[in-house]
Amino acid sequence: MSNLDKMTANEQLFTELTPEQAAVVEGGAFKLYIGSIEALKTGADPVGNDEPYLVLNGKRVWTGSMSTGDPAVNFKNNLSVEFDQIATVSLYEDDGNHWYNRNDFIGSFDVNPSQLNLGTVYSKELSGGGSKYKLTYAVQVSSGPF
Ligand SMILES: [Ca+2]
Ligand SMILES: [Ca+2]
Repeated sequence: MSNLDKMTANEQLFTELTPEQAAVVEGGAFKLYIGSIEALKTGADPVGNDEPYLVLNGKRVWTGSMSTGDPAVNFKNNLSVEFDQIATVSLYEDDGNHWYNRNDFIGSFDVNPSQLNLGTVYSKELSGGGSKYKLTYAVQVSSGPF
């Protein structure tokens, strides 16, 4: 963690996980699963790959490195958030958030329990900052402790 002192206060609030790790934000009657993310067009990073990252209800849960046309990343049901009324999905492109090079906001959308429909996979396109991504997601009932 020698780079810790270089991180901004904002970044220290977040935990970054690889897609292979379960990233579950707990608490709620419903569960939103992010199925996949695909880079339809990158460009939010003028130098190389985009570093897209996903925020579910305010918690950063995944960071990737993607370029236009890369195969979609399949989260295999490991990326989810429990919620009662609204789950907010936000996508950004990471630049380290320096004063001279801010992270780009690509887009966000809200999911509510009316989208509960077992077996249905929704898709959503988000574009901003010069990039365009496609997300798939599904809403299920949370399996509670009882
Ligand atoms: Ca950028
Ligand atoms: Ca970047």
